[in-house]
Parts: sequence; structure tokens; C-alpha cells
Amino acid sequence: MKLILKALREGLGRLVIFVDWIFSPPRIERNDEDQAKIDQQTKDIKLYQFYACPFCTKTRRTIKRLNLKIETRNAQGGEYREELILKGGQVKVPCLKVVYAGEVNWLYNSNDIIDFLNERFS
Ligand SMILES: N[C@@H](CCC(=O)N[C@@H](CS)C(=O)NCC(=O)O)C(=O)O
Repeated sequence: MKLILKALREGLGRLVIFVDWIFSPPRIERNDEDQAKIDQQTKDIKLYQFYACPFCTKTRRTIKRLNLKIETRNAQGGEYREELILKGGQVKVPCLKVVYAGEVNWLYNSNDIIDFLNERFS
């Protein structure tokens, strides 16, 4: 039963990715100077995620639409999963790690992440 649910979730996630690919949002355009400033600011922001998670897909759409260069980190296993548990506090994705003025913040919940990105980079 657990396996079936897992397969269904994975299938749904991949369907969402396919639909996202078809209806991919256009990227906002900036002049080179503004884009360079934004790229500098996003250097210290990382998205911990699962590839086929619908909440992560929704978050990645915003990142794409806002034309942000944010590194994505696979938290399904390995060092990034460990880091998420140890430093973020839980394995829940998406999670945005934001390093600002030497302080590290772990922002959970796709809607909160999207609001943060829209407010800071729109
Ligand atoms: N309300 C959360 C839901 C996030 C969520 O349920 N993520 C699932 C993956 S789709 C998760 O992290 N599950 C933990 C796990 O599978 O270990 C959001 O919008 O970000």
C-alpha cells in the first residue's frame, strides 16, 4: 500500500513537471546591470527540493519567472538531506536556505518562499 501511494505521488509529480514544461512561464527581462545585481544577491540562496514534488515545481516556476539563478539541491538523499535535517530542522521540501549578512535562515513552505521571492525580486 505504501509503495502504491509512493508510486502514485511520484507519477503525479512527473505529470505536474510535464504540464509545467508545456506551460512554462516567461522570464522577466532586466538590463545587464540589474541582472548582475540580482545574480549577486541570489548567490547565497539555495533551494532544497525533490525533483518530482509539486510544491517544489510551483516554487521553481516562480524562480524561473523572476529570472533568478538559484541553485537547487536534491534533498532526497545524501549530504543535502542531512544538512536539511541538522540545520533546517526537518525534511520538508521545498526549503529555501537564505544567507544574509552572515545569518542563515531556513524558509519552509512553498507559499512563504514564493511570497519572499516576489517581495524581494519582483
Ligand atoms: N505545505 C507544504 C507542503 C510540502 C510537502 O508536503 N512536501 C513533501 C514533498 S511533496 C515533503 O517534503 N515530504 C517529506 C518527505 O517526503 O520526506 C508546502 O507548500 O511547501
